[in-house]
Amino acid sequence: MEIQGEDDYFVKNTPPKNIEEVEKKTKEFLNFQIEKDRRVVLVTSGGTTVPLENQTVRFVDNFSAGTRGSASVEYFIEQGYAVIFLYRQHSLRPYSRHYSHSKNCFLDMLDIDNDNIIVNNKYNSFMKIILEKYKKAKAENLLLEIDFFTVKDYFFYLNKITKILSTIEEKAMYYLAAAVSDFFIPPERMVEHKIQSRAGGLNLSLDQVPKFLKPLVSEWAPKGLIVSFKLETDPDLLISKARQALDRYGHQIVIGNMLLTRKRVVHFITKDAERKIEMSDEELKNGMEIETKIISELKIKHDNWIEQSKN
Ligand code: PAZ
Repeated sequence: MEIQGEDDYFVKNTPPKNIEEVEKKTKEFLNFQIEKDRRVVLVTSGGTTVPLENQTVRFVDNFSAGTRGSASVEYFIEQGYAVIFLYRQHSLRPYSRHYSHSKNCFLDMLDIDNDNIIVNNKYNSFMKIILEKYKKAKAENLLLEIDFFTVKDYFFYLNKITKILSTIEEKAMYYLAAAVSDFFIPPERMVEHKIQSRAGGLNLSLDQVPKFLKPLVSEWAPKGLIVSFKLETDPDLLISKARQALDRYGHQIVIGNMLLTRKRVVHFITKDAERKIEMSDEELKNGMEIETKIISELKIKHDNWIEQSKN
């Protein structure tokens, strides 16, 4: 297994077609937020795909639905942030996530009254609260959404956006919740056409992706508050792997979570401390989400981060 370096990754791989458009939109969005003197957070969300063919029929994917990322955006906006949301195409998005196809189908909330479509009374207040928040985010230009599909495109966007955002230095936060593939097929080994089944079984050989958190922390966004997530399934590994990531990359916070309990428990790992954040049964029953606690905690950490930078 070969490890492609961080430096040549962006030379050897082809950027997404709309990279210049994304660059332009990000700069415009950021300039607007600078005028308003707002903090800006980049939230990454959802799983990345690893295509097996250039004309892609099949790809390797992961489980993430983008629940953490899309929910977090709403709470960041409530805390006064403007958000750049880098999300996996077709994964959950802020506000509309409340009416996904698998949960709360919006069609069930509507009725027909003569020729008019109306909201069923039962859902009116629920829909109104979300609609108001959504309209406010739109009207005040608080949210820029950029979607990706492959792990390669994700890295190109991440590189571009973090470098642009780094111009506001400590006022930027990077909240890296996407489930990013550790493996990929380098361009020189990618076949053009659909892999045929006549050869029998399929053996895959994937290379390790470069560890982009390293240049992100040291070069792309050295002054921002950087929060990465660590997902594990083995409870014995979670804390040690989270701390290892913190030591290796030298950023500020790793949030550890377990696949099966990620909506109920997270662990904040910082250089000198470790803190568990948990939801009670009562809180979960009342529809409260763990992201509200995560973002409140991060807002305080960001206040301190900005304050420290002044000394
Ligand atoms: O998208 P989701 O809400 O289903 O899952 C969120 C998550 C588990 C992908 C996220 O909290 C996370 O841990 N992201 C980083 C995964 C990793 O690369 O270790």
